Amino acid sequence: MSELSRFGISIDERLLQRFDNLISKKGYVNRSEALRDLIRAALVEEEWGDADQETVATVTLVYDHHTRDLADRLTEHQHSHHEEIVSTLHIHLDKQHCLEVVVIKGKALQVKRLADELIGTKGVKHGKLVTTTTGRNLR
Ligand code: NI
Repeated sequence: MSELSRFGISIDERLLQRFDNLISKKGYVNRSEALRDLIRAALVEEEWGDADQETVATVTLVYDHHTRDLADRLTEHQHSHHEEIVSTLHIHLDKQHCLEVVVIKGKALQVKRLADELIGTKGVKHGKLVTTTTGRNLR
């Protein structure tokens, strides 16, 4: 484990007050943990700016399985990217609607392209990409 560093920050009092209110609402017990999370979030965002970076993401899709060929087209996409798709969770929300969570692992640019393909498939009612990290470069 690496050593801990301590540092001071000069900050406008009102800005700090707003930050304290925010982190208290989010349930942080102290500023240090909140700040560490903000730093990690910035580093993960930077990872996603590098097309070749190994990354992980989830894509959540909601669609009507009665829409012509849609379920087949989504399955087809997933089969043609079987090396990047780690897992798929499928839930039958009601008589019509399905929710799918697709876990994708691979290079940032490829993951984004695949996510766009899935979300952009005609008939998908809502789709959202959540980008995260393999965690390897974070403490
Ligand atoms: Ni279903």
